[in-house]
Amino acid sequence: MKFDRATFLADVERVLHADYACELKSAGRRELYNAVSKAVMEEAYDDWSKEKKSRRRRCGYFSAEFLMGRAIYSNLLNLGILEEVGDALASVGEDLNQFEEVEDAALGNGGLGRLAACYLESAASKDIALDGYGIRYRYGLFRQTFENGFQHEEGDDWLKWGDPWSVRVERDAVLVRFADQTVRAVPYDMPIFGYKNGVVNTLRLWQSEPVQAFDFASFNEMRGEVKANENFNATKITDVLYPNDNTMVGKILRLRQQYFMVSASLQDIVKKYKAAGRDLRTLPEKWCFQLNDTHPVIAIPELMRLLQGEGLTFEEAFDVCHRCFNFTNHTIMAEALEKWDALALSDLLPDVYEQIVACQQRLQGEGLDPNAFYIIRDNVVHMANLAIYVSSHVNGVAEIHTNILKTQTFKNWYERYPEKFVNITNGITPRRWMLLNNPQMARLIDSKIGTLWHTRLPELKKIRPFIDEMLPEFVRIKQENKKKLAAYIAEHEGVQLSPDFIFDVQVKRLHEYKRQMLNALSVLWYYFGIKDGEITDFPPTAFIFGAKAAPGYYMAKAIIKFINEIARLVNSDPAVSDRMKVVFVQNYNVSYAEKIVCAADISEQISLAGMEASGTSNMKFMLCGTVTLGTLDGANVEICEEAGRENNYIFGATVEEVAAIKQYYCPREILEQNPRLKRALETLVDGTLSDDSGMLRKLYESMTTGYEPDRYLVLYDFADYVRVKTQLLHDFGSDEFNKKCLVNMASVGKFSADRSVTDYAKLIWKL
Ligand code: 26W
Repeated sequence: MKFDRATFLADVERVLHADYACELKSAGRRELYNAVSKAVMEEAYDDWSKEKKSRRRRCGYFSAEFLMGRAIYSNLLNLGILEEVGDALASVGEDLNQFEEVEDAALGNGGLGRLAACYLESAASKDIALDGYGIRYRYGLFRQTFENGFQHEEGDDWLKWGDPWSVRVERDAVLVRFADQTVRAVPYDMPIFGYKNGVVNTLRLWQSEPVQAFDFASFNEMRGEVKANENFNATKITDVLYPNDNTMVGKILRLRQQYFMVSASLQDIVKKYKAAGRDLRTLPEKWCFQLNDTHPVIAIPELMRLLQGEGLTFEEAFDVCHRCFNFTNHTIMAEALEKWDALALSDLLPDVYEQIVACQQRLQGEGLDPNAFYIIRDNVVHMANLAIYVSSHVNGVAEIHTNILKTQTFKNWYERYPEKFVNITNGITPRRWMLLNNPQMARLIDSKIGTLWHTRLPELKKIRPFIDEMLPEFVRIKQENKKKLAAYIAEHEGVQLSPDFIFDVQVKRLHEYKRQMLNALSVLWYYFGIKDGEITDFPPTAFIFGAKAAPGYYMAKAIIKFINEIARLVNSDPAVSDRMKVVFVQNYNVSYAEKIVCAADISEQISLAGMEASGTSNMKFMLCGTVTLGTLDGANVEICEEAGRENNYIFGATVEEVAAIKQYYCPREILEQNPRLKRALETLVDGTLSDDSGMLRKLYESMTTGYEPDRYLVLYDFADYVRVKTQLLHDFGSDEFNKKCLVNMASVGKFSADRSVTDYAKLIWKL
């Protein structure tokens, strides 16, 4: 974008006058934030409207989650005016950094939502016509605090600072009908700026509203009780993001959200297609849709319904849907695969349910084994099966994950429809995850190989010949990032970290399969080893955790309490204060991740093999030159292929071994062989740690007793984990170690979301 300081400041001034009746000199932070953003939006209008009017074939990325983070800095970066705006504001005595107080748009839980955000950015940067369709939640993922070590949740008021990066598009509002209510869906469009290429795609988020303005008169007379209720419930549909990650909750409101968003999106698309005078049988010539996990899969029967309403036969509608829809699976955990009660679904959406039944009948007509191929069974609707049956393509998100889908999770389907299954390994955008969060490192690389890598990440391999000469600067920059993070943590968590310590980091959603427990137990194991004099040469290490637990996930919350109690124990013990510190940061989110990822020395990716579909933070750490301490799971496998296993720290059972181990697994035997591990685990019950809630005892029991003690083989993998981790801690700081870091950085090319979206465009969307 062209930038002229005087014009820009005049634009800002004008918005301040019009919207806030104030001027630059008197504007507060909030006003200034909105005025700066609006001024930029105004300048971007022409490019945006060009793309909106474009008639090329598009893909709609249907997702219940878009974890966008903060918009202002990445938008300015992509428009190529980040520095210019900073300078312009400085010239009037204002600091661009003050907008770091703006809330993240946390309209997602974790990996799946952040992936959607990276893909939108990359698609725009690659000039791929991809638009996002989702929900404008009033409250995003809860804000987390700790009280006495326990997680507390508060509502996330992400609109506190206003929403200058969206425009409300009243003229595109549509009605969405449920059996018991009709609501209005109003779209808010967010521009998605490609990196310095003038492309602007759109993220369209739907908000639910009552059909008519609230009728106070009839409400007061208590005559229109039903109608008043309807109006009350209308806004409720998009009130709040469900905070579950990997666990299905059978709440009808969630189904309402899903249908609301896909129905509105498809009505909008169908309406405009018709208005352009086109035959809906040709819809696949102009549109395809990517279903981001099962959450938007109800779009399939909805499009069938809409098309038949427009005169297509069932078979014609089925064919259009087959050619339009594609499905991505993000998890193999049984408890995450969405299933809906058939009665509840047919009560809420009878016409849509009818379409699902018709699909089921069509499937039955294919003469397949009904025990292996079904959409509805025992009055339960299996959304993944519906998606696989109708879609053209089904994809997993890393090689190992796609293989598991083919050989286990969806084995029957793969054998019947092998041509549908493809792998698209996840990726991350290097703009947000390097240029923006690690600008000094980016400049260092630029000085060696130029800037082509900003949009072609595999170019980073060209730093290989410079690795030796880059080492001192690399170390210096990492050290500075660590200093900044330490200052931030001191301010926000009240824990002092020395940047001279090794920063060992595990940040991701809290889940048993991700095994934060493994890390936590190792901290205690080292701690007792130091205290007892058995470990005398422990390299000073800061163990940094960040994670939110789903509010209803008891064990996850117990693990948070456990780690917070470990932190209390360790940090208050002067005997180890020059060796270790533990901190669990509060409210880990995209903005916190930006600060943490560039300051980490160790990236903990320690899920039980076979459980983590891909992981994407592993890629972010790698890009910033951090070694992985991990299992052969998800994309870790491909990270090792790219960077060399010898440049990372791999441990633990492989996916092939896991099934066999579970046959005879006995955690108690392991504890008997490792007294210090036993001691670490028993802190949960022996009074070492304080807890009057009973949570820690339950956590202990989950590891030692019951039907499947230690389901995720924490204790089984422990010995190998601490063996490799100890080696890593001792390697740290040597030239050889620092080279490993840079080899990782040089090898990250494959994990650019630019590559991922290009793969989708070629193999699936055919754009
Ligand atoms: C129905 C409840 C629910 C909610 C969210 C089920 C499943 C989910 C997501 C699929 C969970 C998720 O975010 N999965 C993560 O997706 C990332 C992007 O592909 C992967 O990198 C992670 O490995 C995977 O856990």
